[in-house]
Amino acid sequence: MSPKKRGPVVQRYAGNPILTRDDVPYPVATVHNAGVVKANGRYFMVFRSHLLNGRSILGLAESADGYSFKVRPEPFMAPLRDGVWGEYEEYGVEDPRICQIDGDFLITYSAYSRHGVRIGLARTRDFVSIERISMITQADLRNVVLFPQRFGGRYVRLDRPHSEISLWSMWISYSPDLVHWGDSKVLVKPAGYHWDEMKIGPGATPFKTEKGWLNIYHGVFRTMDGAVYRLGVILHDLHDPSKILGVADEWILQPEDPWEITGYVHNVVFTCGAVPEEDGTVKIYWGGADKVMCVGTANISDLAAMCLERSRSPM
Ligand code: BMA
Repeated sequence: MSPKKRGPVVQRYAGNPILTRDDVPYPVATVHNAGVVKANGRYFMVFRSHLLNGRSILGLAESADGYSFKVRPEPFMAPLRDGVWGEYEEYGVEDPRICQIDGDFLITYSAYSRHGVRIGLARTRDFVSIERISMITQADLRNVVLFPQRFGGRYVRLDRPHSEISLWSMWISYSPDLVHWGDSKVLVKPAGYHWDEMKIGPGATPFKTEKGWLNIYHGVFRTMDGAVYRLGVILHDLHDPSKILGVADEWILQPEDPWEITGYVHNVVFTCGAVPEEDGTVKIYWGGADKVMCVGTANISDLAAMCLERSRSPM
């Protein structure tokens, strides 16, 4: 029996792109790779922008419906100039992920400097003021998402160390205090001659479902025309997120719209945030070609089913 043809897993919003540099009241070249969270019925988006010198800062946009966003007049977070932060953020701050936990919004972001890229952790309670907590990795590490819940009293994160020896894979690490991290182990590796064969990395902050934690990640495939960034899904055990219940074999989103194919870096869809809704859908936010922000929705149960019923081996 031939397989049944399925419709798209992610329904793109007809009004994409939802945010571009034209919506930003200060000079930027791009608006992309935004972390998004919903709190008290409002959506807060922390987005990355390249300045006109090629270095990145973070801006803030707010929305009542998750589609129509208004950008604050001032940038939300720019590299600090002094001390340890000044040293490690000198080349810019990128790709924020927001995690709501214990009444705080924790933001992990990539801090670039002459020493490489590492992850900074900052906290806001009101999306007005922001406080740096700690640099939580060494270089080179660029993608970290926190789980919005503690497990056995410890914070848990997914990370993606660089490696010349092994394929760039997804790891898990634990911390008692958000600052000191350890007990790391590898969970998922890229699959050979597969859409995510070159590297994978955590994308959106994982969210809880009936079947497990859903982790929307990015995978990269190298072609004769350069790399293609797509999105996929992984399901982690509800009580022990180091246990993988399934890695969906097929991607859930690939660059198709003109602003995903062409932009600052072509053929990129890259997520840093997703918002699960009470109606059983999730709003997935992604940067298109490192230049604009887009959104689409998927059924949470479809994503979980892809992981459980049509999965590939995690390693
Ligand atoms: C990755 C990161 C992302 C970017 C992607 C595609 O390595 O730098 O910020 O979206 O490449 O250019």
